[in-house]
Amino acid sequence: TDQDLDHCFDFAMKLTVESAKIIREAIEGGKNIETKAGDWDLVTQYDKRVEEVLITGLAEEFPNHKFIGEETVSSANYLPALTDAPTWIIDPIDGTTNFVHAFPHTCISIALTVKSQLEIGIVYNPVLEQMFTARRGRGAYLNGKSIKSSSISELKSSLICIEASYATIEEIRDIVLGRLEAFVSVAHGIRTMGSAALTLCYVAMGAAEVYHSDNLMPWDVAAGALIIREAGGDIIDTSGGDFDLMKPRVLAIGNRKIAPELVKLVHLADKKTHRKR
Ligand code: LIP
Repeated sequence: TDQDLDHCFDFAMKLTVESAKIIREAIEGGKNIETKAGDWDLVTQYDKRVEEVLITGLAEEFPNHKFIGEETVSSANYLPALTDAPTWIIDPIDGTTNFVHAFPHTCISIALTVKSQLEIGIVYNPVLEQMFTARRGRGAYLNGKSIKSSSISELKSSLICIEASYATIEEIRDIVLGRLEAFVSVAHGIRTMGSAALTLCYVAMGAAEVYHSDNLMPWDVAAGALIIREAGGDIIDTSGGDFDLMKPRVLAIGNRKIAPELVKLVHLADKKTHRKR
C-alpha cells in the first residue's frame, strides 16, 4: 500500500544517510583496492561494508523483501531474476573509481521495485550533499526541491554524458570510440562523470540533456531511471526500444523529442565502425 511505501521510503532514506557516513569518512584515506571484471572495475572494503550495512538494516525491517546488491551479486557471480516480490536494488558505492581517487562524484544508489515496477529511487552523494529522490507518480527531488529535466530537443544544443572508460575494454573499444566521435561532432559538449547513477540524476535535474552507456548493471541505473522519469525525462534502450532494467543499455534523455535524432546517430556511428572493421 501507499503507507507501506511511505515507510519503506523513510526507512531507506535514513539508512542511506547513516551508511553514507562510511563513504564520507573514508574517501580521503587509503583503501584496499581489488579489481573485478577488469582494471576499470574496482571494489574496496568500503563498497562491501556499505552494502552489508544497507542489506542488514533493510532485511531486519522488511524480512520478506528481496535484494539485488552489486557486491553480493559479484561475489556469488549470479544475477537473480527480478520477480514480483518487493526487491531492493542496491549499489553501495556507485562511482567506485571516483571514490578511490577522492573525486567527489560518488554515491549510494537504492531502488525498490514492487511487481517489477520501480516505486522508490534514492541517489545520495554524501560528499557534495546531494540527495536525489523519487517515488512513482510523485515527482523527483534534489534535497527536497522539485527537479525538472531539460526541454532542449536538438543534439546541437545538448550536453551529452558518456562513459569513456569502456574504451579501455578491447572488444568494445571501436564501438565506444565511434559513438564518442559522433557525439563530439554534434554536441555542445561531452562530459564523462564516472557514476552512472549520478549522471542519470544530472539529466533529471536538467544539468545535461543526454546520458549514454551500454555495459551497465541494474544497480547502476535502477534508482536513476525512476528519478529521471519522474523529472519529466525518459530512459530508453540504445536501440530506441524499451529500456530493460535487468539488461540496461541506456539512452537517458531530458525529453522524448530528442530520442529519434540520438538513436539514429548511434545507429550510424555503429554502422561506420562495422564498415571499418
Ligand atoms: C560504475 C558506474 C560507472 C560505470 C562502471 C561501474 P561502480 O559503478 O557507475 O558509471 O561506468 O561500469 O558500473 O562499479 O562504481 O558501482
